Amino acid sequence: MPEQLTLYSHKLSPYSHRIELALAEANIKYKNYEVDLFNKPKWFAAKINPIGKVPAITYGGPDVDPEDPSPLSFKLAESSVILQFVAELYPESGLLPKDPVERAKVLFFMDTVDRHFDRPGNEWMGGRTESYEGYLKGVEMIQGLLSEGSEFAVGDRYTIADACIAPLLSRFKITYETDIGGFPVGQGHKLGEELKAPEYAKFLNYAQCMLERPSLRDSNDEAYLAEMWKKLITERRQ
Ligand SMILES: N[C@@H](CCC(=O)N[C@@H](CS)C(=O)NCC(=O)O)C(=O)O
Repeated sequence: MPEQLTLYSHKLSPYSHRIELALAEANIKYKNYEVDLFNKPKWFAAKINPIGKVPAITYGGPDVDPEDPSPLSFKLAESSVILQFVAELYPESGLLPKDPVERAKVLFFMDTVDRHFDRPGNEWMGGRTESYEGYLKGVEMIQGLLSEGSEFAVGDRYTIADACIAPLLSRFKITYETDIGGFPVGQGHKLGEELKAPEYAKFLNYAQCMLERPSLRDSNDEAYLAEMWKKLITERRQ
């Protein structure tokens, strides 16, 4: 019998989505528990993740109700760390290459995504910076790591580097297509136009491959995300 694995997540969270994708790609059975981030249950920080954020997982121990986690299970948070743990748990999934150089490329790609793509993206989308220049610089850095015409971040198969960036790419697309964000009106569409330049073709081609992956397509609720962002941004502006 495989050990139990429970994922604590939220549909709005790209970081939770990363874990869902890795588990789907590895074809792993697990229990998903949606944490109400707007009314967080006390037991979540007390028993699962002291900083109260999703994603988090429990692994092993008895198969219990997710609302009453067992002290006997292993608890883990931080999406990049969970991704690596999942890949190590299921080595046959190929989510993390065995070759040290390929492995390092995957981990470096993930680090670049977090520092240079996700971070400036959040700043801009949250209206904490006036321009998307930092974000676009991140696109260029990611693009610099991609091989010409490759459908994967590293090598010729899906790894946790892809799972790390894919949810951000789907949200990126919603942003420039709908113009919903904390930035000045029109900047989302402007970014979308700018990305059509031939110099970003490699990035967009890779992004499209990720968006077409069944693991993402089946778990990507663009309409829900757009509606929730609109609601949250409107509430914040009032
Ligand atoms: N660095 C963390 C970020 C996790 C994170 O920010 N999660 C957000 C949802 S997207 C959250 O749980 N927010 C609830 C809170 O801060 O109370 C990771 O990669 O897992």
